[in-house]
Amino acid sequence: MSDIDTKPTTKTRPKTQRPRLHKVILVNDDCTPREFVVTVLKAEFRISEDQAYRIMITAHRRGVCVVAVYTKDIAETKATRATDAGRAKGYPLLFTTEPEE
Ligand code: TYC
Repeated sequence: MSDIDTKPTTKTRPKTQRPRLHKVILVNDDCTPREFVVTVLKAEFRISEDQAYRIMITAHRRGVCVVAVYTKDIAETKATRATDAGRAKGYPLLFTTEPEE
């Protein structure tokens, strides 16, 4: 018997589990005023006028635009709050969420 220990040593490197992020998506509609969409984006997502305008105009032209990514709970809360802000004014403004790949 050899004195050399040939038993393979397996190092288990613990994987850091990061929570899956969820996208908040702005959906275009024909009724909500552009300026109101910008106002809601600024208030709920704490972004600049410039960024808010770009997101609004992208959704307006393409149908949808990703606003930001968050953990599931935060994404859902923000999407609900932003959608409710539109509903409170009688607008069909819609924010949805979807998990990132
Ligand atoms: N399409 C709307 C208009 O022309 C503006 C708008 C943009 C509404 C983006 C919703 O997600 C939206 N008044």
